[in-house]
Amino acid sequence: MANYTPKPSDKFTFGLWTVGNIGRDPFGSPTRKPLDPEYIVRKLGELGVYGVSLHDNDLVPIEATPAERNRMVKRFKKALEDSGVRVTMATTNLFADPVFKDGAFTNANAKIRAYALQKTLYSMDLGAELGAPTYVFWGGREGAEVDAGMNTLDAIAHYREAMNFVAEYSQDQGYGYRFAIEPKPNEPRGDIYLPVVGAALGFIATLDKPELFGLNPEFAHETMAGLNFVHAVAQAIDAGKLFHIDLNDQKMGRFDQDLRFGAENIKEAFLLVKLLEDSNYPGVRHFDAHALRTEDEAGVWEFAKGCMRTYLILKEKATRFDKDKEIQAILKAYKVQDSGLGKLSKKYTRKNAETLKAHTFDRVGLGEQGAGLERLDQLTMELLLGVR
Ligand code: GLT
Ligand code: MN
Ligand code: MN
Repeated sequence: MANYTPKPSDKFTFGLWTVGNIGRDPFGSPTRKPLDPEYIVRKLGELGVYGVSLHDNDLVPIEATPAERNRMVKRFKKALEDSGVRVTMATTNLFADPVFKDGAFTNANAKIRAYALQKTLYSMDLGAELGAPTYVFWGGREGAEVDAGMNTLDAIAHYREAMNFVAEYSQDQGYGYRFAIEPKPNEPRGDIYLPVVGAALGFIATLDKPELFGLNPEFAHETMAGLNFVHAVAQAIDAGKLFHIDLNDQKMGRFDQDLRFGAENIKEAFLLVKLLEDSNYPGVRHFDAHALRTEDEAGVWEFAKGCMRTYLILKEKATRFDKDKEIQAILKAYKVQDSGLGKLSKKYTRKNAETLKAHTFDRVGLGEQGAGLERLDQLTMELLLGVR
């Protein structure tokens, strides 16, 4: 019988803002009291969590003095030490304060762009002091409702300048960060720049030090756009750019729900876990989700345990899938091999092109052959439903 109790070696991580979510929404006040960062870290440690992530202002309020900041950091470090939980990712809150209402790095106002950069440098100092190896950029306010401001091309250029600046700063300070850009199509802005994984990959290629930048894709965000998250993650892996990942769940076409991992799209969650495990993804499994607004603190910890337990159950299902003889036989028949033709089409040479052009294919016969995917998908569902 498999053991679904999380261990630090499973590399599960949570943001301070996730279990710390107070259940506010655009129509209603908070339904839960704020939890102290130290308390969160200790609780996470008890649950077998590996690491924690944070925004600068999850730990240090925006108006704190340097002395207050240092006191808070000291207390937080002590909680990390006691609990064995480490900081695995840091990021900047560039969305909550009114100053960022029309963007941070992409703001049309040069003063605000400079302030956003200054805030980020201090936040990078904090992350480095806490030992975070990865730094995330989620540009929640980097977008627009009104494009008549004619800011789009400038915005992309300013975004690039900011990324180039922080990369140099990180190297100059010896911080060694790997930067992960997190795309989202909309919310809070009407349209956010770099809306999906593909857009961020294209943008990274235009940076001065593209090797320092990768992706932090989020399940809910690609799903909001009606896209296939598993495909997006596969493309990031293929490009060597899966630097971090935000696991949660989401109904397509809704507001950003940040549901418990596996709460909604169980087959996609399974295929995602299988992809991460099969490709030996070395990074942390970060949950960026929160308990429903209906819950009290007990519900919050149920939510956190549920995210991890579902991941571990799906990981076990992936092993079962690999060991299932019927499933494997269907897969083998599906992936038709032909060593001669396979070799010919792998790489261009003049000879290969000529041989390929001279080959006679049984086009009609190939078109008549069934793929066997109905049976494969049904067996996958039965495996997930627990009857296999
Ligand atoms: C915010 C957002 C998330 C981002 C976080 C990092 S903050 O909660 O909804 O998707 O990952 O800035
Ligand atoms: Mn989200
Ligand atoms: Mn996220």
